[in-house]
This record gives sequence, structure tokens and C-alpha cells, in this order.
Amino acid sequence: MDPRRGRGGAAVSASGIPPELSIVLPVYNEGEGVEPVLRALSAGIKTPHELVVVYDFDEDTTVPVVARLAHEIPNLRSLRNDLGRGVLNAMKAGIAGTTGPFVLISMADGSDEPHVVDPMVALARDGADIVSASRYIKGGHQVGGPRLKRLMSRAAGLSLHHLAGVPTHDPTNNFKLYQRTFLATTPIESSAGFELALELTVKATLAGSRIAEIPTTWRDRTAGQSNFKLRKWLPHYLHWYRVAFAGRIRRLAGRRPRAR
Ligand SMILES: Nc1nc2c(ncn2[C@@H]2O[C@H](COP(=O)(O)OP(=O)(O)O)[C@@H](O)[C@H]2O)c(=O)[nH]1
Ligand SMILES: [Mg+2]
Repeated sequence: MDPRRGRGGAAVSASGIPPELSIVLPVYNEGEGVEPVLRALSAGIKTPHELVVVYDFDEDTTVPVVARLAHEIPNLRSLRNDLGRGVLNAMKAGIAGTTGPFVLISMADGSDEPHVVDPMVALARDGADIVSASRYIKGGHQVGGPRLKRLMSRAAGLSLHHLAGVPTHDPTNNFKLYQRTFLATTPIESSAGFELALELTVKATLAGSRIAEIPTTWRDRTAGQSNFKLRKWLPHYLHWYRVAFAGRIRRLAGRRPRAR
């Protein structure tokens, strides 16, 4: 057995303690472009971490690339998602299959910036339950991707922030860091695609948990193909959008002084 692996495949350091940060990377046939992404993450993050690439089926083109790179990148491993195909189940399997006190979800197609990860960890060490890498604040950007998806994501994020009291301007970006304790006490109800980040951010808002944010630039992929299903997943996003506004209305109603 690889001495770096604990029971169940979790990475452990020489001291037997799991790395502070578990980075979960869902993949769907990213063999073409994943190598520079993994190298950039490994080289660009100082926080002790593990890189866990979560795939849905053994024939996925990412698997052999990760197996090759694991010989030279410490704490890189792949994990098979056995919860059922799809990015949501892959993220859930990655959360369940890791043990670091901080969990970062990041994409494997180069859309997310490695250099913001250490500052995200610093905010989590300061007590944030969720650290949101935000495209829609000063210093943040979004480069490429379908125009409609960009517009809807920005409109959702800014309206949730300004009108529904969500502390981050970018609740739909899945590039987020979570405290393990927050994940362990927050049941996941999402059933489709990338709605997970929005669900967890809305739930954290309603629970009064601490949400911090940091600017980031999101870049559309230059290799492979997007698997984002806007029409199919939109109703799921709208559900959490409504939950956030309903919670806001309840809070405002609760605060209103009683009529005499
Ligand atoms: N395990 C798994 N990962 C997926 C699936 N679909 C997308 N991903 C991964 O999720 C990340 C972002 O996906 P992408 O299709 O680029 O979405 P977009 O960036 O919103 O266009 C990439 O790392 C993909 O490989 C899936 O069905 N299963
Ligand atoms: Mg992408």
C-alpha cells in the first residue's frame, strides 16, 4: 500500500494527520487538458493539501493521466465516484472520500485560479464557514463562456447579494472552500449539476454562518468541451433562489415591530 494513503485511500502526512486542505476536482474526460491544471495547483498552493480527482467511470480519459502524474505529484490521487454519474455526485463523493478540515471544490479544466487558494485558506482559518471565490466583485472577472450563462449567473449573484442578503456576490461559482464541520452539519438536497454551491451558500446565509469572499478570474476552458446543461439545471437554481428570498422575507417580517 502507498504509505501516504490511510484507510479508505485518504492521504495522510508523515505525522499521520490528514492534510489541512482536501481539493476535490470532478472530472469528465479531461485527459486532454488536465495535466497543466494539476501541475499548477500542486506548484501554486503552499497549504498542505491533497488533490483528489473524482471520475465517474473507469474508461474516463483523465484516469491514466492522473495515474502517471501521481508518481511525481505528492498527494495526488483519483477517486471513483460510486454514487451515480454526474458532477453533483462526483462532488459529493469527493467530500465523503476526503478528511481534511477544509474542503475546496475546484474545476479540472483550468477555469479556477490556484493563486487564490492560500488566501482562501487564510479566511477559513479566520473562521469563515464558506469562502467564495467571486467573479462579481472588484478585482474579479469572468472570461469566455456562453453569454446567456454569464448574464444569468451575474444577475442571480448580484440580486441575491443586494436584495436577499447573501453575503457573497457570487453564490453560483462552485470554486468554493468549505469548513468540513459546516459540510458535516449541512445536509445536501441538490439533485442536479452545479446547484450545490448555491444550495450551500443559501443554507449558510439562512443559518447565519460566516461567508467570506475573495476576487477571482474565471476562464472558460481551452481544451475539451463544457458539460454544463443550462436549460436542464435552471429550475434547480431557481429553487434555491426562491429559498433565499423566502428566508429574507421571513427575517424581515420577524424583525418588524408589532402594530399596537
Ligand atoms: N465527475 C464528473 N465531472 C464532471 C461532469 N461534468 C463536468 N464535470 C467536471 O466539472 C468541471 C466543470 O465542468 P464544465 O463542463 O467545464 O462546466 P462549465 O465550466 O460550467 O462549462 C470540469 O472539471 C469537468 O470535467 C460529470 O458528469 N461528472
Ligand atoms: Mg469549465
